Amino acid sequence: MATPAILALSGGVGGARLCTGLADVLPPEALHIACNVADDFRHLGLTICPDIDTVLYNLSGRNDPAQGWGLAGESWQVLEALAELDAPTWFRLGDRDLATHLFRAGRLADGASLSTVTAELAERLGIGARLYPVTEQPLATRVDTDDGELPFQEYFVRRQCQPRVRGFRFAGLEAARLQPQLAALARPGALDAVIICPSNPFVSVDPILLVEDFWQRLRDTGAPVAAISPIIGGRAVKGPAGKMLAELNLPVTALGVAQWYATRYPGLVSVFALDEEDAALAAEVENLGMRALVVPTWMRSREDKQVLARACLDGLR
Ligand code: FO1
Repeated sequence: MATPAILALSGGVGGARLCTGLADVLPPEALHIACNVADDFRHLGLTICPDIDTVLYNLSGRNDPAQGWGLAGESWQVLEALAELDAPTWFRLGDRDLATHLFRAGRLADGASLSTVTAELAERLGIGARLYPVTEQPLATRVDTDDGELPFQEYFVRRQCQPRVRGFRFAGLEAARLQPQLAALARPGALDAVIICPSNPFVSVDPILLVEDFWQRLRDTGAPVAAISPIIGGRAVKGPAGKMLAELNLPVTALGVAQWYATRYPGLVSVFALDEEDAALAAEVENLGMRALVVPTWMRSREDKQVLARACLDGLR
């Protein structure tokens, strides 16, 4: 039997958790992951790719589970030395994380593409799944807030998501081209299923689906597409998705997320997974034209990740 091809669309923490479950239950060559790059930015002369690195660290078992980003057992001597130099320390790069950044900076300076560097890092960290930045071109989230437009990491880390959000813009979107291997996967017959991870719909999933109308290409493949709610019981498991839904006047529920996908990407999502705690919303999700899959979506343990991964794959058959 031919190896299945499953494409996961992932942002940071929630996406990386489900990708870990998918990697555990699928043959390594079956799993392809498109990563958000609109959180990326230049800092201290380095190219920072938070979502790619969060997925790399989770899939290789090196992640700091409490913090969500960065490496377990990290030390901060370089950051302390930077503070002595009055250099910016609001964005915390750990000593071991800096090794990833130095490796990436060196290879990019050699002329390697971000896709190549990402594949090299994955291979060296012992990861079997294929990871791709959604685009090689610069793409940057700008957050429209009551305090004006802010670059994503200014909003997220420096301002701790405090300014009230009015909307988002993805600078570079028009010129951004889909990463070539992703473009090849988005052809009829190439994919068995697509999984939109429980990542932030506005700042993680949108900047993946909007690159060269990736969402239309995926829809037109005819492959079934599952989306998993990042909201459980009216709260985001991690990050500002709940606060953003409220500030955009959308319901802070799994149904609010399902409505967002149904309106913005008509006909794309065939299965919507929501937590058992939200089972009462299933009928309204189905009214949107999606099959509701009521499953445990809170991924605390490795087993939780595997259970959700299996449930999504089974739900897409
Ligand atoms: N998030 C923080 O809240 N504070 C930080 O100092 C921080 C540093 C950091 C360093 C490397 C990295 O890959 C991620 C880092 N993050 C940090 C997380 C990251 O900025 C966000 O979680 C994502 O961009 C949102 O998905």
